[in-house]
Amino acid sequence: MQTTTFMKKTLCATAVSAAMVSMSLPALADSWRGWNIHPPGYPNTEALEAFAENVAEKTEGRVEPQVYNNAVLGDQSDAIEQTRSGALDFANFNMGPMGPIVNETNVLSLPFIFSSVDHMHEVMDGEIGQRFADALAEKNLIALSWFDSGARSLYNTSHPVNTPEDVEGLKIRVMNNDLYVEMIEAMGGNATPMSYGEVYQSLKTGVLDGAENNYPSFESSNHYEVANYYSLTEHLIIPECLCIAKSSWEALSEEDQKIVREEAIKASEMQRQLWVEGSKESRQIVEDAGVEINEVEDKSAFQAKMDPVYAGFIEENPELEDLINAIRSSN
Ligand code: GTR
Repeated sequence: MQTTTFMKKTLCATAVSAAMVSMSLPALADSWRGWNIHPPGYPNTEALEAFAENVAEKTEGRVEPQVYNNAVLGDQSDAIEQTRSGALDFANFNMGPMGPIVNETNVLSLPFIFSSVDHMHEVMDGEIGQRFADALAEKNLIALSWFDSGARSLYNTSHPVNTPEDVEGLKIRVMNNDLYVEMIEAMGGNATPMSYGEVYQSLKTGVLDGAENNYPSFESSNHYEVANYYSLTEHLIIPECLCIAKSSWEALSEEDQKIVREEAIKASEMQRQLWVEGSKESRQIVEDAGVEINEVEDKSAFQAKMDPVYAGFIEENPELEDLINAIRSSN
């Protein structure tokens, strides 16, 4: 039989992969599936991809993380459950949809709890942040580092928002957490909890009048194409975790745990840097596309509306009052 070039190449490739398989046999790679809601190029995506690459390299292939972007593995609430059960190995989660599962994290969803993004980082990187990490660990999620998610502001399809009266009657999408329903209703709007991936179409067809998010998400989700008014209410500053499934974490050797932890911290440093740049770029993109951005002169009018939200929360969770006070007084 004549050996064609194609056959030679195939034989050669087979020999090479057989050699590679035998070379990697002693250390069976642990393939990790990672959930990510954002598209390629987004600050969080870049940081998660660097995390995956560095972990694979530093563990010499013992752990091979792979990031699945654009929420292809399920919406956020679903992915949290999948990570808790170990069906997914790691993820970048916003603490908003975490509230219904890890009650303590609802404190981070109280409107205006942090006075600035810097304040949020200080708190999360310190002892109080560890308290949240402990609460997550009890629910099988190992939070190794905290990402930035900026400040969330309201946007809508019809007019600039300057006062709570401007929110009246607007149908606003919120993340899956009852606290946000209370928050929007306290502002005078109608809240609709909905998963992120459904918002664009709902804004376009008028099922929703608006939503709320930071600049990078407002831009990358293309919501700005249909909602032209972005008003800087900055009512929520919510941290995000790089979380590992407890079962995946416990399956690691001590040496590999150390590597994964270090890389998660490096990934958060990278994400925070990219975030600053990315937020400016996203703001520019939406402005260039004709979005009207307005400062909200008197945010205290919005803050005052939140008093009953706090009162109701503390009444239901008296054990969390000291945590709220600790955050507020840490500023
Ligand atoms: C983004 C956040 C996502 C997701 C999204 C949303 O800012 O990074 O994890 O929570 O908002 O509004 O659902």
